[in-house]
Amino acid sequence: MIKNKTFRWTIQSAAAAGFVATTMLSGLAHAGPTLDKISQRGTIKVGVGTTPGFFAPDSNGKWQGFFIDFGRALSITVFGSPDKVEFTSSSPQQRLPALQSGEFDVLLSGVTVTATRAFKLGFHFGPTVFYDGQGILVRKDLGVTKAADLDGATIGAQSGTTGELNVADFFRKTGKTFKAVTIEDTGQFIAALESGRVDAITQDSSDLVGKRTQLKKPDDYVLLPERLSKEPLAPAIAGGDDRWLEIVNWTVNATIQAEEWGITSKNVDEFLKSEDPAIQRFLGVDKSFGEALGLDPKWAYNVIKTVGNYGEIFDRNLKPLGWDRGYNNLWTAGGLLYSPPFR
Ligand SMILES: N[C@@H](CCC(=O)N[C@@H](CS)C(=O)NCC(=O)O)C(=O)O
Repeated sequence: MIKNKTFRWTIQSAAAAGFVATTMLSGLAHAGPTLDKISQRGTIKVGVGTTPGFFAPDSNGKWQGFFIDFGRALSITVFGSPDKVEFTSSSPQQRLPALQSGEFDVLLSGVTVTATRAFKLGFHFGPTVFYDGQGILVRKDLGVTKAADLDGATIGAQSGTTGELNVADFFRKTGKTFKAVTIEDTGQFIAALESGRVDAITQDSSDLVGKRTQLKKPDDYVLLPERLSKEPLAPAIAGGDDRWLEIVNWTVNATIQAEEWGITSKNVDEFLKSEDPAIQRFLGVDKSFGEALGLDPKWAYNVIKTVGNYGEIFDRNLKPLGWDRGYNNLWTAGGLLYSPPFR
């Protein structure tokens, strides 16, 4: 009953103020420290990387990419607009501490979900948005076709990444040796490969595919076929703000669920006429659902209308780089993407 009272109060005051964001930010559960800061600031601060297709400024300086679109989707859920979000790139080494210290509200930078990051560092993760694996990029003229051929090679990894540990595990496991060169700065990491300071670099294969396009002679380099690890990449937030975590979770889920229903940015208005009660709840035709969550009932509609469903986000940003869906397909199409129910 208390909950219902809180709910009525929130809705009435929001309506009276004509300020829907109040509802979205407070809702039933109290906003925690991150959401409070977001609300006061009026923007979401997002830490990103610099990989074409995933996150990169376009010729007008506007950030574009797969992860960027999820940042815009979060901005829509919280503020009803895709532009209340600031993207800042920082090195993999810097960004987890920066998240911890509150400099970022969320990382959409290809962070791998790991037990250490959850238990020891206290981070929470949203749903995996990209199932990746660590790869190795080598110069073609080395004549190497598989990772095992790299016995004795010098291999660069970026400091603060899972890649640093995985490559050591891989060589230990396979009984081979390698010389590790750890580099923090992304520019120097790539330059080390081009200058021959290292024979190969290792990172998430998504990152290597994107960064390869930035090399002076991309065709001189090849991504080896092995994947050294599982790298489920997910939004990462600091612990202590359950409501912010749920906003992250359900914003991503909305893009996946919309794809499962065949709802796209193009046809979403057609779906407003759907007789399916689940779709009516999802799109806010039945307002009671969104209201019960403390969100604008149109939040998922607005996300899909503006940013598109998961498949549209993937195709817009990653298809041009040659990615196919693979594991990053819906569970109904043989992939791993599965949204819990919207009800
Ligand atoms: N997934 C790994 C690697 C993260 C990572 O390094 N991501 C790439 C992008 S996918 C990156 O930020 N590279 C540096 C840059 O783009 O500036 C981790 O969580 O440690």
